[in-house]
Amino acid sequence: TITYEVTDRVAVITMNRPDKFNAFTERMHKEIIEALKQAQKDQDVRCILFTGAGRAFNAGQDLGDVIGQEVDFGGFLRERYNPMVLQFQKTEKPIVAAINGVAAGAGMSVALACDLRVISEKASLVNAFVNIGLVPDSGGCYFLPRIVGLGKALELAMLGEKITADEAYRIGLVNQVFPAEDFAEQALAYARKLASLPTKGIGLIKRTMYKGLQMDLEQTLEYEAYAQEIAGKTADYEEGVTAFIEKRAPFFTGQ
Ligand code: LHQ
Repeated sequence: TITYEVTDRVAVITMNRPDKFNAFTERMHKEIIEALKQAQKDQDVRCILFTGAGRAFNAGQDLGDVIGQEVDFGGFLRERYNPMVLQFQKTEKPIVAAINGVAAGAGMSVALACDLRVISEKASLVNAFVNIGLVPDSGGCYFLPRIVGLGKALELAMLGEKITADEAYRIGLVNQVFPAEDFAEQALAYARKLASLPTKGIGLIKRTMYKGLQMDLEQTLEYEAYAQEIAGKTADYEEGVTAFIEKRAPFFTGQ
């Protein structure tokens, strides 16, 4: 239900159920977790691009699988969705969501769990949960207010209206909007750029920033000092400083 391909140091994970708008199934959750673990292990990989096949990014839970069933909602989330969302956080490499088409429900939440988001000008986002009487899950109540602020988050979650790529950009929900014609190439170029940067340092930025969301200033300062001790021992730090002094462009190896 997904594909995994490494190209130019970028692991491209593509959700691949285009006829179902890439809606989640139990199997897809497992495959995404495995793909993220693989990308973390793979020494050649320095950035992860997470996208969808066909017209949509992801339409959330496959409602065909739950309609008319006695669903254990809590169990569903604890066993299937939550471990997947946590795996995005555990991955110490930058993850870019390439929102090629509509992202709805848990599909939107997962895009928020990625570190950065680029979107096709023709794509849209819908916090669809309220439209079926549900609560934003899969980290939707955690990431959304932190990315766009509480006021906008409550509006998007309570009204459940579709927003355009331009509106998403305006409110800081996505980082870049690319033309639909060459979206895949531009998204890959964006990921390739990240893959050329100091991968270990970026992994530490990721960990420290997310930790910082849950700590006070003193604890964050302490964690920054700890992270900097690690970053300061990397080859990319040496290279960065040397290149600066020599007035040339740095060549980072990710080590
Ligand atoms: C779909 C879906 C879909 C199946 C489009 N499933 N087929 C956690 C705990 C436990 C249980 C419940 O869920 C969760 C987490 C969640 O994610 S809850 C939220 C689930 N997702 C939604 O409620 C979104 C439902 N879909 C939509 O609102 C629209 O389809 C969107 C905005 C995604 C796309 O709208 P359009 O571009 O107008 O396309 P469409 O509505 O015509 O859909 C295209 C096809 O995809 C269509 O099938 P068809 O055979 O008629 O072409 C849809 O039935 C199918 N599809 N979403 N989630």
